Amino acid sequence: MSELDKIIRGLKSGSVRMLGRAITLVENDDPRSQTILENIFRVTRPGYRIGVTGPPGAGKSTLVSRLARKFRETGNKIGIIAVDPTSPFSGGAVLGDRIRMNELSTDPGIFIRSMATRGSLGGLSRAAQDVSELMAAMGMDIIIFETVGVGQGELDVARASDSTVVVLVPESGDSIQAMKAGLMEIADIFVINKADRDGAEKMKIELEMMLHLRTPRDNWTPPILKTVANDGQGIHELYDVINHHAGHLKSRGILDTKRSERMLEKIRTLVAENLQEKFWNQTREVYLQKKLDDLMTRKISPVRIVQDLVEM
Ligand SMILES: Nc1nc2c(ncn2[C@@H]2O[C@H](COP(=O)(O)OP(=O)(O)OP(=O)(O)O)[C@@H](O)[C@H]2O)c(=O)[nH]1
Ligand SMILES: [Mg+2]
Repeated sequence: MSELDKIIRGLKSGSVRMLGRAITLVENDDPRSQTILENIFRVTRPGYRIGVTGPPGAGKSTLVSRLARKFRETGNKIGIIAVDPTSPFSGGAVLGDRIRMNELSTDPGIFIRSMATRGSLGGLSRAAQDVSELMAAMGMDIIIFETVGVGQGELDVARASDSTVVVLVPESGDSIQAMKAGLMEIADIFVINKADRDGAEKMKIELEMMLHLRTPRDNWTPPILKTVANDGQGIHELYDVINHHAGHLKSRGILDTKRSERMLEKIRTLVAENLQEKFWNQTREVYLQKKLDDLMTRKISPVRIVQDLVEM
């Protein structure tokens, strides 16, 4: 059996070791990863995708660890993808002491992986989404994306997720103001974490006021919860609210719509990548280099160059 067959079979039978290998191929942008993704496609159930985003250090990982534990209680398998974390994923005492990045948790039903986005700031890279597919193929029922949200790029997280949880903290003050606009748009659920600190209630009232000014999307007004992630306060409520949101999406057919939009988006992205790769052949590269002087001295315009390139 080839290495590739081994990985594909391993994924289908739930081998965590093979998942690790497949993820490495995806991360390295190895063409074999595409073969794997193609082979698992038909046997993959989508899994429920939860995006957790918010400013650095808001307690996202702590919250996600607790949440994963909660979902475990009902027998779900959980995959966690932490994108660009600034602090290591350490579930504290929750998942066993100090689960380091890229390491498996002690619970075989929870798989954690950290990744870098490589450039697409705050966004969710293709790689991260491919990894979620691998996890889904492994039979993960819940897939959680954790990303740092800094007011840009969060849209990607929201697009990739069925429920988007925006985590804020009371003390962020002014800097939060700036990010709120972006985060406001994508939140299905707001969490004010570190509610053990001053200002949580004030922030909640502020958020409520902002939400009042907005027309609800999908007939859903984002609930605002207060949590203290490191001691587990409010986690049960968050779990309930996520389930409620999932039920809301399912019962109204919104989940199906989200999934088909995601699929179409995926096709469009792949087409764009594919065409672009083919487009930049030797002839066009050389042509462009040759025209660079004329471009810089404004003898020929970019628009003209593009026309020429396309018609070549
Ligand atoms: N006081 C207090 N501290 C918390 C709470 N939740 C998390 N923390 C602490 O906040 C720090 C950051 O927590 P993380 O879970 O790593 O935060 P994060 O948002 O995942 O961080 P990045 O992924 O690096 O952006 C840790 O020291 C946590 O123990 C909380 O509710 N109250
Ligand atoms: Mg984190």
